[in-house]
Amino acid sequence: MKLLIAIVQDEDASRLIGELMSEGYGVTKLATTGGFLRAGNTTLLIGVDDAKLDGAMGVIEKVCRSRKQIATTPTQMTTGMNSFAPYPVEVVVGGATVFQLSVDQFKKF
Ligand code: 2BA
Repeated sequence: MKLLIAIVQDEDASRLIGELMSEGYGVTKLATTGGFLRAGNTTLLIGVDDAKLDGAMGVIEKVCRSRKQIATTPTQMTTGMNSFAPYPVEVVVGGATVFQLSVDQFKKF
């Protein structure tokens, strides 16, 4: 068995959960925040049997889109003073960041 930790954009989360559930996967949704953009995203915990791993990955890949977002990072100004000004930078986010972990044991009590 494997545990997938999938970090996805909020906009894709609802459809992704729906498709995974309809195909019989168990899903837990966590509300999370990305360290770089400091914006909300969604992390899904998905426990899957090895035989269904490729299917789960396929659903994630199909549903999650990449999007452009503007990051406002503090940048030092060249005024001679030690001041910082927000400078907008465009970054491409997603589709999904997925970690695959081996599960030693899985129990439900
Ligand atoms: P954030 O940390 O908010 O990052 C959002 C997007 O900003 C990233 O998209 C990437 O395109 C860009 N980015 C991140 N760090 C950067 C940096 N130091 N310099 C320039 N651009 C940077 P994704 O790579 O698709 O990541 C989306 C979200 O997935 C991340 O949100 C974070 O919550 C999570 N994530 C990505 N890689 C991770 C990792 N190695 N460990 C844990 N979480 C990760």
